Amino acid sequence: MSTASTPPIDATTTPSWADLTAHQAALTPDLRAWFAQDPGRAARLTFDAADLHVDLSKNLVTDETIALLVRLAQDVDLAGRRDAMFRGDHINVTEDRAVLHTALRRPSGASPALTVDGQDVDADVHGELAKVYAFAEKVRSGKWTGVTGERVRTVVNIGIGGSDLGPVMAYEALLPYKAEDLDVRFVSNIDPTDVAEKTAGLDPRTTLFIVASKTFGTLETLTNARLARDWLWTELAAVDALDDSEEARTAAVGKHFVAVSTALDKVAAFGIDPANAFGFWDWVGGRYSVDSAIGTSLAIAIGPARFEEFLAGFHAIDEHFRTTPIEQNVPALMGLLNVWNVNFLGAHTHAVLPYAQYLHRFPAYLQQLTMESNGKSVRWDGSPVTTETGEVFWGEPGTNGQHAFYQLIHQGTRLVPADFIAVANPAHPLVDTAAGDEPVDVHSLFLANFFAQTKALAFGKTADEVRAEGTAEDLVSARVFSGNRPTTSILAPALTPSVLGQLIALYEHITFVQGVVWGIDSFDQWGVELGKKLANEIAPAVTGDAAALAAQDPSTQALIGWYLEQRS
Ligand code: G6Q
Repeated sequence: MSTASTPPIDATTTPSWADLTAHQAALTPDLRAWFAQDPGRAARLTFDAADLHVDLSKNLVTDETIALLVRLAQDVDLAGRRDAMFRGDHINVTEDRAVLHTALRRPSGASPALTVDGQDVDADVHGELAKVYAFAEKVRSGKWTGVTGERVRTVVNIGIGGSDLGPVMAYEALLPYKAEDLDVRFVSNIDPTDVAEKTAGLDPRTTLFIVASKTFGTLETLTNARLARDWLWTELAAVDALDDSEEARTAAVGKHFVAVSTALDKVAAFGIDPANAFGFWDWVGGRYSVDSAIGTSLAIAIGPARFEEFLAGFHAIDEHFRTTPIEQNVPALMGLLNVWNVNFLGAHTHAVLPYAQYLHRFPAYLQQLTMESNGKSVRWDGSPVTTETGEVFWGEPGTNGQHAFYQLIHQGTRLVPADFIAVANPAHPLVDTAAGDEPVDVHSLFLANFFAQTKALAFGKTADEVRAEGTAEDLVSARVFSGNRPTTSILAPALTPSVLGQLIALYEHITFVQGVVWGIDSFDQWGVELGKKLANEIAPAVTGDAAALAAQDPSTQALIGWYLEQRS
């Protein structure tokens, strides 16, 4: 049984790794031939997980590759580590914490109950969810009012990193489910432009701020929260809704600010009534927290019932990941494929290409999830990693990407594995009646691009095929497509709250699988912590402290000096 303190197994010393190395050396990927010779390939390598229909067959793998990757999973005890996570062992070793985002979406009454470190996790999760839901209902129904008795029309979530990327991505993805009379805006950057732009045009009487910060100590968030508080006071006074007394200001904060945090003492110090604060726990990592109270803005926007569906979607994939044999386990297989691409085929990046406009922030969200989790050079016991780790995740919605960077994916020198994501039923089934003789279903046209791109990437175009199009001989090579560019296609019936939860959980577990193979702690983020410290340390030098400036290295001194000269 794997426990938190079990040292990582060095994947590169396992028999399966050696076999994969030999297998790769002998393998000449040829998707054309593989599909031509094997009519069952597509069906055999397509899997369903909850509502997700996932075709892995256009990856550069044979049945033997998959079998070896499954053996690798066994050699590194993926199942043991997975079970340790679900059980609540402290697998976040460097912070000595359990990793229990999966507990956030366990249905109420799940059996057996989950007790971790003496905490009745289920009771706490559902207790807090009930508070969030009651609050969301109050805001949605208009029972929650601001200082003038008016209902809330705009919610502004102030948070950064994990306290921003999930909520904003999910809000954008689920816009069709949003209450019509409520909008949510998101402030994250400490660039004062962000708070200025996001409060522009808002009526202070109908604006509610949610300060979302796990630690309630993040410079960006607290600075933005103070700016927002000043804005509120100034704008309320401007419409004669606030007198200049301390009591009135405190009362205004009470009605226009709530918080989400694990640090209720700091919430109170800011002036927010802890009764209006929603909590979560140190076993929820920031980037794994959209399904906790950090999703309060989303719960307000889409309502508790839809939020429950969102959680149920996560849980469906959790159950798939927890109980399905590795050979059919979609997150496990996709994580192992990523290992294959990175460690055996030399890929440095991974594109995520949603053919769904509402998922336009999904790649940005995944960048944090994957790169903050697996961008590590040491293993969970502190020893150096023994192979390459986290690849760079990136992407943009199709078809926009097609007119931009797909060129490199099709014909560049680098291998860029890509996930294509689409839904069968669009939120807006528009028909173009003026394009030609027949009306055109625009979503079908859109998805024609999805299918065409993965096909072209897999099968390419040979020189003979180019010649057959009548291309002049000196242009043939420029128009050849090598093919054998690996893709995974992920289809879902529609972008519902549940499907969004499923997609997020899928990538959470893919990330976990890769982390286990590499032996790293996917749940700490010391690089982020460093950033939080550095800006504070250097701030005096930027704001006029000569001694602090003199203590900087010559390049930094000169840059700050130039900035100070220019700054009016
Ligand atoms: C996420 C990281 C990081 C964090 C932000 C905000 O996993 O820890 O992105 O979410 O730094 O932190 P707070 O929520 O504490 O303000």
